[in-house]
Amino acid sequence: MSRLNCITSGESHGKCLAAIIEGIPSGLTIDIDAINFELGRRQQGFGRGGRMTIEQDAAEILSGVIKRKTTGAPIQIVIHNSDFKINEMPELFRPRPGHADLAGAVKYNGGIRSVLERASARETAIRVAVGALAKQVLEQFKIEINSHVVQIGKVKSPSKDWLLSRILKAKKNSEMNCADSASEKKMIQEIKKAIRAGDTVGGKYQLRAVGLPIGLGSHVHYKRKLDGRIARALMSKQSVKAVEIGLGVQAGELWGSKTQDAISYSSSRGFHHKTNRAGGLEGGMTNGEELVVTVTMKPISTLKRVLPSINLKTRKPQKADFERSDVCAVPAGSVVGEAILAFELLDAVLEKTGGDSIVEAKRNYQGYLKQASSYKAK
Ligand code: EPS
Repeated sequence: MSRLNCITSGESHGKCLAAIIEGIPSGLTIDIDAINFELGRRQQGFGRGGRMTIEQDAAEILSGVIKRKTTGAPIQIVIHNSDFKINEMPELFRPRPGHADLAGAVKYNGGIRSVLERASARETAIRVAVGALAKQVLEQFKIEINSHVVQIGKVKSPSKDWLLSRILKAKKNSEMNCADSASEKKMIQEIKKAIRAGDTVGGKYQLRAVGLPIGLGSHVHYKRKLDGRIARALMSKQSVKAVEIGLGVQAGELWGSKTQDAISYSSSRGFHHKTNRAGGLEGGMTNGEELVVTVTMKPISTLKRVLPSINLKTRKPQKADFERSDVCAVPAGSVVGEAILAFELLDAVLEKTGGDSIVEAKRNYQGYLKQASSYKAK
């Protein structure tokens, strides 16, 4: 069963964001610069709001790591907010459509401010720090995760089926984390159009994970199915409206013969598939192919051209409140998506290996890989 545990805390304009992660094995050297690099990636992308010029997110590890090495104890990470002003901020009374404002105020029997402070996508900064840590552990198992933006509004990049190595090369200097420079130009134009209209724009990004063995997750019980775990985790991120694995929704339009992947065997590659329509997951388990997940983000809910709402004091119609926000956060979202996927995949790897130290986990992993590659039915 699930091996990692993580809880985050912190308000958007509070003192800091924090996370406690339990279940990371001992003996792993942590690279804080690599964590901060990922935090920097999350702050980039054309269409980000004014907050990104205020913050230069940097992580601090407060516990569970001694002399850069994990001890096996819970790890606490914090990111301090430069824009710490929560105690001086005004209450709001006109809930913004699409946000947690209305339901949160009613449910917690309070004001909008405390709801939006916690619901804010600022929380994704600490999830990226946690994911960056998870990525470092996954490196020990030669598992690599990446992403690229494939759509902004109606502008689609044609790069959906590219090999990961080509994507990485092509998106190197991209402001939009996009692997197709012609599409990127059009995407930026699309965001500029939204800025001029006082509107916002969403899109899609694709996550890719390579180096996964056959058999992470399980078919035996619905809570252990890895596709369900990945989808739940990604759907919990602000603005995400759909998570597709492999062909995704397109599979609903095709015949069965066009949606499955024929199975092959060769002594050099072992069991493998001729195509990867399933996106690396079958029956709730990895099948040894590359994991391909496409995530759809709705446009950010806060619009400059504010939408109709109701004043919670008077119960009379009034325009919604406006808070500083982004016009497009899909490139940032793709970095957050990588982090979330990294955490879920690491959980599945450690569930498979067990082990209190990284040495033990890696030894068990090697043992399983050997067993899987020599598998032959009796
Ligand atoms: C964000 C920080 C927030 C927003 C944005 C993302 O900071 P502020 O509210 O001070 O501008 O810019 O959050 C949202 C768009 C949202 O809907 O919650 C961040 O760090 O990513």
